[in-house]
Amino acid sequence: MRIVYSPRHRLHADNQELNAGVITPAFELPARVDFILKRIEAVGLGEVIEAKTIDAVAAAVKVHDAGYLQFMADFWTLWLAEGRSGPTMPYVWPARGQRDIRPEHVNGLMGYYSFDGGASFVEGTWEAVQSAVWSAIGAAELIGGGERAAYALCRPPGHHAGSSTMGGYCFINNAAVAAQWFLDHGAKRVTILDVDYHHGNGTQEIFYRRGDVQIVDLHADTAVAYPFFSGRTDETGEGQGEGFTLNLPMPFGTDWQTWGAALDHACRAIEAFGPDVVVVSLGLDTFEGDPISKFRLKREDYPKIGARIAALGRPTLFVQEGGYAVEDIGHNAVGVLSGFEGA
Ligand code: OKP
Ligand code: ZN
Repeated sequence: MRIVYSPRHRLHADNQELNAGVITPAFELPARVDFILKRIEAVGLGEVIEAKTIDAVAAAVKVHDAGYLQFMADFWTLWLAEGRSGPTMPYVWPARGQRDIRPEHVNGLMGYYSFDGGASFVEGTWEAVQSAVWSAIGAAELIGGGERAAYALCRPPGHHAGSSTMGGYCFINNAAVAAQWFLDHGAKRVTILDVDYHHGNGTQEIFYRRGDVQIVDLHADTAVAYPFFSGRTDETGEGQGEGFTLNLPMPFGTDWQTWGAALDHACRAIEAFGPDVVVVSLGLDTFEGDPISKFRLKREDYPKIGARIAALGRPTLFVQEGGYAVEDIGHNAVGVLSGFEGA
C-alpha cells in the first residue's frame, strides 16, 4: 500500500508533557516516524508519497470548533506577545462548577481548549499539526480513488483531540477529519477502529451523537489508565448515535489471547454495521516494550491485527496514532500493514 507523510511533522519537536506531577520531555518524538519509514523501506511496503499542501483548517473545521482551530493558529503569536518563546503548558482548566467561558489571555485560552498538560506547543507545532491533516486527507484521497488501503504516517497523533480540546499529544483529530472526508465524498457509513492502547476520547466525543460513524475502541481500562474520564462499556452513544459507540476496555497485562479475542469481537460489530470505509487509529503502544503502557502484545502479534482487519473486506485507511517504543515501532506498524496486505 502507499504511504502518505509530510516531513513537516519534524517541526513539532523538543516539546514537553505533564504526567503524574512531573514535567518531562514528551515521549511523542519525530524519531517515531523515522523508524517507521526505515522499516517501510526495508520491507518495500510501498511508495512513500509526500503529502500535498491543502487547507487543513477547512478540512478540520468539519469536526472541530472554529474558535479552537483559530486559537491553535494564533497560539505562537500570542505566546511571543507575552514575551515568551520557550515551552508551553496549560495550568488551569474550567472544571465542574466553573463557567464555560472563553478567556482572552493566552494562559486562560490554553486551559479552555485543553483537557490535560499533554499537548504543548513549540514554534513549529501548528505547521506540523496541519501537515498531519495533509497526510490523512492525502491517504484518504488514495482510497477515494479506488485503492484498497493507504497509510497516513502522521504526527502529532489525533485521537485524544476533541471538537474543541487538545490533550495527550493531540491537536487535530486526523482520523476524525479523514472519516468526515469520506462521508463528504460519497460514503454513507464509516467505522473508526481505534487499536491504540489509550481510549480515543476525542474521537468518541466528536461522533458520540452520530449514527453515520461507528466508533469501536480497544484500550486499557480507564478506571485505572489515562485518559480516565471516558472509555467505559456503558458509553454506547447518544441520540442518533445510540448503539454506534463500542468500548472494549482490558486490564493491565493483557496479551494477545485476550486482545486478539477483543479484536475479533470488534470486527464482528463492524461487520454488523457494514461501513463503506474503515479508518484504523493505529497505535502501537499495546506493545510489551512500550515505555508508557501496560499491555503485552509481541512483535509477532501485529501482523495478526492487520490480517483480521483485512478480513473485514472494506477499504481501509490506517492513520498513525501512538506507540513510544521507538526502536520497535517500525516493526510493529509495518507488521500490521504487512499482515493486512498478506491476507
Ligand atoms: C497518546 B496516545 C500514563 C501517561 C499518560 C499521556 C499519554 C498520551 C497518549 N502513564 N500520558 O494515545 O498514544
Ligand atoms: Zn496511546
